[in-house]
Amino acid sequence: MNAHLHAIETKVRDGVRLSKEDGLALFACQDLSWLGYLADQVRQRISGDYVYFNVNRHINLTNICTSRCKFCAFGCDADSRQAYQMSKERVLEIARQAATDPDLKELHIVSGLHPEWPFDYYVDVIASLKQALPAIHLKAFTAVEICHFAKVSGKPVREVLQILQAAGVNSLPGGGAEILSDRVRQALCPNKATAAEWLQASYEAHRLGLKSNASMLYGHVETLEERVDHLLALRALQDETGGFQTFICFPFHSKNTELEHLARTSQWDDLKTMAISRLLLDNFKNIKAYWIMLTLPLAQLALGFGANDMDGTVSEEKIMHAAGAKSAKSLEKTTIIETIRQVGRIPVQRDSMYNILKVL
Ligand code: V47
Repeated sequence: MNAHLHAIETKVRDGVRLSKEDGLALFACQDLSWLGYLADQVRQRISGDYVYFNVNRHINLTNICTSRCKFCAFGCDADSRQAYQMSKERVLEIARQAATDPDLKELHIVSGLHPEWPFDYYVDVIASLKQALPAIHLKAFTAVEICHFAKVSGKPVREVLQILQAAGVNSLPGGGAEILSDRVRQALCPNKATAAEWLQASYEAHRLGLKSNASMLYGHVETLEERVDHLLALRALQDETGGFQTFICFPFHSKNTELEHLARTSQWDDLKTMAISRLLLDNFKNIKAYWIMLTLPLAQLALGFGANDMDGTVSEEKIMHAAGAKSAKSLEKTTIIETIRQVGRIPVQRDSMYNILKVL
């Protein structure tokens, strides 16, 4: 091991913040088990042996999308054969059905950027959901969607967030961050919020007391330096607001996308990226191993590479499966519990704010 990696190990042991150069050196390092060991130390220090999960339901209101990002297999044009849009009644029906499970705590709502729906429609959907199911946490609309609503309504981002918060949105999901680099966004997703706009919308949400998540979509056209810069941009905002609850890695899935020629990231890259994220994001309490993307066995392995959260039961995942995700579309709570127990960790059922509901 070279002197720089030795110095990093000492920094991690002493709780000293890692630099950009450290992040680059970690990506250059091929000793995956050492990276896992370092990240696991930090995970242990921050959250002990608890591994969190929740019982949730995904609802994607529409797949019609003006953005048409090159990495996405879910979004489509309005005249596509796969196009769908849900009425408010249908959304309520799905939500009520999901809430027949007494454990359900969260509705996760992420959708395409519909070219015609007015902002009022989203507000009405949220207010109706909140009225029908007041105890259910609404984790709704990524920072990209918030920027889209600002554009279609002509209102400032802050006002959009205030209106949604008043209607019943409780927190924001972490999608849409992709890679926070203008170069990458210009190449992959020029028709939606820029890096600065994504960060600004997250900042505004946090200032209003709305927590949000952060993510990184990697394994496409980005460089390793851009991955490090992305993580450091999230860390800087978290220093300022403390409003991010968890960080999620999305390894790129290329099936049915314009980038279908790109190979799926290797499991080594996934574990390495997970570990380095844990090490650089020293001010994030939680790192999510999103089993939908990783598959359950790899998500389980990621618990040894810095992750302390397994997301949820999900139910009816559409976005990643459109792009060829091989995992199940939902999981039983008992399967998640078993998966966590198999590696000697303690399953903890949480709510969307990471309050502990049950230690199992
Ligand atoms: O913004 C889309 C990603 C996100 C692909 O906050 C892809 O807990 C890989 O926001 N390959 C949407 N990734 C999903 C999302 C989410 C999901 C689960 C949990 C949370 C949370 C948030 O999915 C998009 C994009 O970054 N994505 N297509 C793809 N082909």
